[in-house]
Amino acid sequence: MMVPKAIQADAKVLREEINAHNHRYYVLDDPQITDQAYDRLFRQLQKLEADYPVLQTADSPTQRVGSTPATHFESVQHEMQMLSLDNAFDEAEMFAFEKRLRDRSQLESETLYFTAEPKLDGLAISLLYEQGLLTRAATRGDGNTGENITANAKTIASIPLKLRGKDVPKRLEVRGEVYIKHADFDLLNQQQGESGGRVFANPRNAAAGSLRLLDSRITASRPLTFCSYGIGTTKDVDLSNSHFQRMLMLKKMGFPISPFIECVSGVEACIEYYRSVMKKREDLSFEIDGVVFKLDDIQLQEKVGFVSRAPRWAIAYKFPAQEVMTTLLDVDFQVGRTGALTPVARLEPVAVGGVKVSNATLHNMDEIMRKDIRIGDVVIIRRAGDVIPEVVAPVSNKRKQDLRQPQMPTHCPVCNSEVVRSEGQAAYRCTGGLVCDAQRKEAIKHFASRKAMDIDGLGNKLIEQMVDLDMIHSPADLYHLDLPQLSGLERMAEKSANNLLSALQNSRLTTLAKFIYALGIREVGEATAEALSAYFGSIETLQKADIETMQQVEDVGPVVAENVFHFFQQQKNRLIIEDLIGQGVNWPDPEVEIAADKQPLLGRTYVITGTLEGLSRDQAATQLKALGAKVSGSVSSKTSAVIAGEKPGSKVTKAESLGIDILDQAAYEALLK
Ligand code: JCF
Repeated sequence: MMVPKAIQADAKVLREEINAHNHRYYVLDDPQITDQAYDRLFRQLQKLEADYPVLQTADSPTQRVGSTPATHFESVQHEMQMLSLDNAFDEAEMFAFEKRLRDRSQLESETLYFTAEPKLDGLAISLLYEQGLLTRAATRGDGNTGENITANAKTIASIPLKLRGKDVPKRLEVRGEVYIKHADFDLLNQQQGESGGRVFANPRNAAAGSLRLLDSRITASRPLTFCSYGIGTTKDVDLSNSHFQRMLMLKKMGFPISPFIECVSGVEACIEYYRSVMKKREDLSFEIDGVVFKLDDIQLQEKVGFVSRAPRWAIAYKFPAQEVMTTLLDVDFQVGRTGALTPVARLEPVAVGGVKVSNATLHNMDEIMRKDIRIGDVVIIRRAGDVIPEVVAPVSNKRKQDLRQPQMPTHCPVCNSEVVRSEGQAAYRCTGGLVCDAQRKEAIKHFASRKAMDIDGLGNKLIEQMVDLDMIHSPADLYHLDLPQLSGLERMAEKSANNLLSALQNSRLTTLAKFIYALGIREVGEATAEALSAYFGSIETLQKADIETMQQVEDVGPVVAENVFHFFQQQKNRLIIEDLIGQGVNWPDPEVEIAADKQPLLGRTYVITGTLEGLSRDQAATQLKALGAKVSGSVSSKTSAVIAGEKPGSKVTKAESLGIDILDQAAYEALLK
C-alpha cells in the first residue's frame, strides 16, 4: 500500500514526540505534558497506523499494548552469564569483602572506588539491542538459560524500544530489574481482588507473575517498571573503564538508572551510604532489600573475577529482613480502652527488621479465620518501620498435624465479665466497663496522653501500678492524689512526686475539645472532639443533646452520635465529669464555629424564653448560633425577635412593648428551615 509522504512524516513526528515524552517521564523523571495530552498524541498515532499498517515500526510506542498469546516461552542462552550477588549482613562482612578485593587485586593501600545503588526487590532481565532496536528480552533463569519474554518486555513503558543518540551500537545487552511500585501494587491487588483474579503476596511476586504471562496483552495492563544496573555483551560500543560512567552512558541512551546511584570511595563510605539509604527506606515508593556495591574499575573487576555464580567485585549489603518465619506459641487476648479484645500472638522470639520480637498483632478473629492461623503454626511475621509487628500468614505447608484454632474467650481474661459481639461489628468486647482493670488502665492512659489532658510524667507503668494498687479507679481520681500517696509508690522519689503533682496542676487548664477527646468515648477522635466542641460550645449542652442534634455536627453519623449519647446517658460517666470539674479542670469557652457559606442569620440577635417542646433553650441557642445568629439573655432594641415557648416570662411583654417580633415554636422551626 502506498502511504502519502505527508502521512509518513506525520507518523514519524508523532513517534518521536511520544518517545521523547516517555523518556522525559521514565528516565529524566521530568514530564512536560499531562497524561491527557500524551494520550491524545498516542491515539493520533494509533489512528494513522490503523489506516496504514505499514507505518507500524518496531520502535512505535503503540507496540506496547501486547499481542496474541504465545503457547510457551522459547529458551534463551545468555552469551555472558547473568550473575547474582553475594550478600553481606553486617559491617564485618563488608570489611571482609574489601579484604578479599585487596588480596585478589594485590592492592594494599590504594583507595577503592565503589558504585553504590539501592537493591530493588524485583527480578533481573536482559535486553538485547541490535542496530539500536530492542530485538530480544529474556529472564535471568538460572543465569545461563532464561526465557524469551520479548513480547512482554515491549509492553513495559520504561524499557526503550530504540536507543537514543547518533552512535548506534551493533549490539548492546542491557541488564536490569523489573519491579512494581508500592502504590501500583496496592491498586493492582485491589483490582485483582475485585475481578476474582490472583491476589499477590508482595510486589516481587506480582512482578514475576506479570512478566511470565503468555498473553502479553495482560502484561501490558500490569504496572511494571524497569531500572537498569549493568551491561552484558556488546559489539561496537565505546565503553568506559568506570562502571559509574557506563551507567551514565546508559542513561544517555534512554535507560532509567537508579536516581540514588553514587560513586563512593572506600568501605567506610559504603557503610555510610548504606545507613543513609536505610533511613530513606520507608519513604521510597518501591521495595528495596539492601544496597549493591560494585568495584567501579572494570579492569580491576576482571582481575578479581567471580566465583561460580556471583562476582567477587560486587556485594549486596542486605537490610535486616522485614519478614521472617517463626512459631506461633499461643494466642492471648488483650483488652483495650473500649473493652475490645484483640488477639495477640505469642511467638518464639525472632529478629525482624533488626529488633527482637516475641509478640505480634493478629488484628481480629475474622482475620485469624480468613487466614486459617492455628496455634503451633509456623507463621510469617512482618515488621516495617515503626509499625507494630503483625502476623502476615501461616506457612501452611509446614503444618504437620491437626492444630487448634484460637478461640475467643467467653469471659474477659482480666475481670471475668461476659464478652459479647455487637451485631455487624468485628470486635468482641468485655462488658465490664470501668469495673475491668484493663479498660480502666487504658482509659486513664488515654486520658493522660499528650493529645488529651497532656499530663507530663504520668507514664503507662505508673498508671498500671496505681490501678493495681487500687489507688485510682477513674481519671478523676488522679486529681485527688497527694504527695504522701505518690511518694509511697515504687521508684517514685519525692522530687518526681512533686513534678507529677505540678503536671497534674498544669493539666487542669485545658480546652473543651481536649476534654471531650480525653473522655475516651468510642470512635470520638481528636477531629470529632473538635467538631463537637465547636458545635455545642459547652459540656452541659453536649451532655443534654439528643442523637438527632448530634448528627447535625459535621462528620458525626448515627453510630458516633449513638456512642456519644450513650456515654452521657450513663450516670457513672456524668459523675466522673462532675468530679473532674469539681477538682478544678476547666477551659475557656470555645469559639462556636459557623460554616462560612451557611450563615443566613448573620447579624441577627435572638432571645429565647419559655419551654420549647423537645428542645432545651441551650440547644435552640446552639442551632441559632450555627446559622450565624447571636443569642442574648435580655430583650433590647437590638433584638431581632423573641422565640417564645410555653409559659414565657416578662421577656415577651417587653418585646411587645418595643414592637419586636415574637416567634412561637412553629415559627421558630420555620425560621431554621
Ligand atoms: O537492584 C537490583 N536488584 C540489582 C541486582 C542491582 C545490581 O546492580 C545487580 C543485581 C544483580 C546482579 N548487579 C548484579 C551484577
